[in-house]
Amino acid sequence: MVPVQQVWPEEFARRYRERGYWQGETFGGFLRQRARQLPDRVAVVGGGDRWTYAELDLLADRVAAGLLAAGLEAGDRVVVQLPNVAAFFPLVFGMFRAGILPVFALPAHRQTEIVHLAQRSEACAYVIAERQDGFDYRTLARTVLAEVPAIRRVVVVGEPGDLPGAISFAELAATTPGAPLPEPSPSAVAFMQISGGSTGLSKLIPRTHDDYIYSFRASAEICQLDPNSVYLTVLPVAHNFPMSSPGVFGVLHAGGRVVLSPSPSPDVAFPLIEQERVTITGMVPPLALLWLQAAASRTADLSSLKLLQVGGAKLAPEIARRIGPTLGVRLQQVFGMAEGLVNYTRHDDPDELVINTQGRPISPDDEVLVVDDQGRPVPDGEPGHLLTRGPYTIRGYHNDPGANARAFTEDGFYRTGDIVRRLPSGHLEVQGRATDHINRAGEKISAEEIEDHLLAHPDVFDAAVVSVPDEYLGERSCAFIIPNGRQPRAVEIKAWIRSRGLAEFKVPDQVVFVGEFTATAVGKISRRELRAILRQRLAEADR
Ligand code: AMP
Ligand code: DBH
Repeated sequence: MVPVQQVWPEEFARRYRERGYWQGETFGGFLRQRARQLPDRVAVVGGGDRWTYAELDLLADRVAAGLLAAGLEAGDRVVVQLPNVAAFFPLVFGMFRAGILPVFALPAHRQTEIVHLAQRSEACAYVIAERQDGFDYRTLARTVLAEVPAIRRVVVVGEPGDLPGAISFAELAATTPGAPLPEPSPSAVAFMQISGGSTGLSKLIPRTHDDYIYSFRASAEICQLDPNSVYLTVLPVAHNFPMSSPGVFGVLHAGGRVVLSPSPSPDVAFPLIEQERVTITGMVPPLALLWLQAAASRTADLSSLKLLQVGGAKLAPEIARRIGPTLGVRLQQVFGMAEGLVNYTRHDDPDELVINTQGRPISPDDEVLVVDDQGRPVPDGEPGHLLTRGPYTIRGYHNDPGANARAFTEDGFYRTGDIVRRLPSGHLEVQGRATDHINRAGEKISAEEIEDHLLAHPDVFDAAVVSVPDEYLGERSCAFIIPNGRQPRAVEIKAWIRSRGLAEFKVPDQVVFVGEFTATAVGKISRRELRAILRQRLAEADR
């Protein structure tokens, strides 16, 4: 098994420790500390569950013991695919305590993505919910088990049914903890996030206790969280934004309360805000728009809500301007990435910056470079490629030398793929991006990945997938297809993508059949140039 590591050069690690960013805390350690300080405060609310810090702490110990008793070992990797359920917390804190590494998948992922993540991470177990929104994850697990024999265990939140090797969360949570477990090293990798994937399949992002805890501790400070803070999780909890910016972990670190919403819809979320006196939440731009619309006819009391964070995709200034007055909140823009760097607008920023920029970095030691195509720095105010390095930005993906050679410079800067403009205040304005992924309402789709699946269709001769501006989603996906003789119908193409076991958000929103891709079919143009030409053609046709 390839060990999971994340290595900063010694001089950087030393500096990050000396400056107090990496404080030697671990996930298991900080939860224990909160449980001692605030045993009876409610930590997590979700579904029918309502657990105090003391209860969560004990449940995490039980899960850790239960997983080890089930044959898992420190260093093992486990694909975790859970919707917004309270059991997420004892499960992942239990893994952290046992030194087992969660690999976070999203509820929308299907067998192709889960199999890839399981294989890439060399996972030996898979955690699912019984069912959610009418989808039975046990059926998915059966397919994954058949394709990945290395998975020995499936943990089910709910009824395991007749799944081979399955154990329920309830069984784990009933285990009696034994002798105290050895503390993992704070510099060890605690878990793996997944990249949105600008090219091909998702890459694995190893995050250490030290670096990740720094990112959400500092985020919690920026967002002025304290034990009275109540965070409503409306996006899927495993996404990096609601997980850490400051998200659920930032709130637990501050001793506050996490409330899990089973759905982002105002019908579900607004009553929860009133009942739990929610103070902060975070969402993607299309959802903010939906909340703005719903706010006009709301009956729930939203007066407890102080901060509304929007990120994951570009928020249009016209919408940004309406958020504060309509919802009675302070807006905060958040521009982040699972690889590390996160930017926030600040409490004391003038409105113009909050409305027009995506914020500035968390850390004084976040190094930000804005460069031209040749890698030369551009002056402030000019657009360029964003490169970054710092105390919570990874130096490499797990076990992927090819991707690492492309995504990191020789001196360790991460090429974000985003085009930004930096203002003299250090605030960044996202202009677009250099890579060809599609940012569909904050869900990132790799054009290449979808093209590969389209090319496998017998009636497809060639395919190119591009982003199209969309009023509601920000961007939608369009697949250009050259048929191979018979022209299939668009619905057949969409059904094909679904049949490939992919998340629903990857199904092309639009399918356009063409006879050829370019008038000057010299065959010498790159995929990227081709996508640019097709995007342009579509924009002209729309005019
Ligand atoms: P991911 O790879 O899924 O972690 O997504 C990170 C990417 O999402 C960033 O590199 C940006 O392209 C995009 N993104 C995140 N937040 C924002 C934002 N506030 N405005 C524009 N783009 C964003
Ligand atoms: O889109 C993202 O990945 C994202 C957005 C806001 C993120 O990872 C984050 C904040 O931490």
